[in-house]
Amino acid sequence: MLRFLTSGESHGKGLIAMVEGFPAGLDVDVEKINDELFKRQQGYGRGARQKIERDQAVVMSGVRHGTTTGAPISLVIENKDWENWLDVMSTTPIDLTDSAIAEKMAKKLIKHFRPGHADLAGTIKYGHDDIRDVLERASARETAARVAAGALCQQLLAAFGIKVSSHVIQVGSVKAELKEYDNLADLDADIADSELFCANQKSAEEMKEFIKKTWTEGDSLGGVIEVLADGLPVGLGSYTQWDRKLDGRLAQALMSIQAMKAVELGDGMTASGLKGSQVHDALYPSAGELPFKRVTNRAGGLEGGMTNGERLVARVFMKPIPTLLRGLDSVSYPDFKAHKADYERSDVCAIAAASVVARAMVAITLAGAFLDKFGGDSISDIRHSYENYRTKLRVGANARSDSD
Ligand code: EPS
Repeated sequence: MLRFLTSGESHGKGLIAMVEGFPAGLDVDVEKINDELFKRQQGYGRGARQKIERDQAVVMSGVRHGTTTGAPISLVIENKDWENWLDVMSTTPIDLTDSAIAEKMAKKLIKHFRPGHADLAGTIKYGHDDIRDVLERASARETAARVAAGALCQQLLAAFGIKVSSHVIQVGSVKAELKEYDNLADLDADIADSELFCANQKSAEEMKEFIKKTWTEGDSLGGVIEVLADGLPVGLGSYTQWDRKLDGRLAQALMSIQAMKAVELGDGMTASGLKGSQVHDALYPSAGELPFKRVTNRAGGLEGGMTNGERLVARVFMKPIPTLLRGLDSVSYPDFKAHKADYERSDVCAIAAASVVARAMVAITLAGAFLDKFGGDSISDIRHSYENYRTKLRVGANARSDSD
């Protein structure tokens, strides 16, 4: 079983991702991890913080001479901004009789909830005195750790020909005009030069204008991301128990990203209003790698909680960021009096960054399901089991068709 956890605060010393149950024998390219971290920092609509940070992963454990050992892998990302928060975010007690420290603390104390943020429920639930105790961990800064773990998992998947890509398909009300991609490498190439990781440059310009306008209004925006994965074998996940169903696991992984409010798999949303014959993907015999084929993929590569050999198609819907320059009506804490919400330096639209996070979360989930299916101690054992499974399907189909 692949497990993964993160720790770290937005303005603390740094972030940690720990990946446990990762197989031995994979050569790790740290540059590829850093490349994904860099991409997560891009995107039109981000605030000043990204000018401070240069996210880089330091591998602390689980890798020796560039190859995984099977031990837990810890990836550490330093917060460069930490030096501006030494007292405010200190993990050791501070001296509040020191007037300079007390002044800094008072300046950074957060007293007014931001509607839509974890502030209110988190402060009440954990009994904090300062809303900052919630903000620091609920912040989307944490997603840097997810991206590092995801980039590691993408390398595992790539060793078995599985590729995960993502792109932005909507910003606020501006929808991108989309085309079909047979090869995900072409999609990656089309988003490479886009400030919003949107494959259509004309749509991306409209999105940018919309973000600019929203910025001047002191407001924020969300959007929609599409994540696609190719090369998946039939049968990752399972129909046998609710928590093994891959559609459910993917939905949880994507919904757990800060500010995500909905997930769609395949044509999930429109399918509800159509008839069965308009929705399900008919099957036909094939002499190809798989003994069957389809001409549609409305299911988005998932049936019965399992991959079905088609491209995985997932969309994730992000709400506008709850930190608004113009401040919504709110209440103060702890006295609950009417007051505008606090503004803390923030982004206007983080959809481009979120698209990198979304593919990381999908990669982590798929890598987990892949290891569940093919075993997990070493790459060579997994390869053996994987090849055996593929051969069995092909040989079985040929034998059955010979006996017809
Ligand atoms: C965030 C607020 C901003 C963002 C941050 C998420 O941080 P700051 O308050 O330091 O300006 O930049 O995202 C990141 C730091 C990041 O690396 O993604 C929030 O409140 O969620």
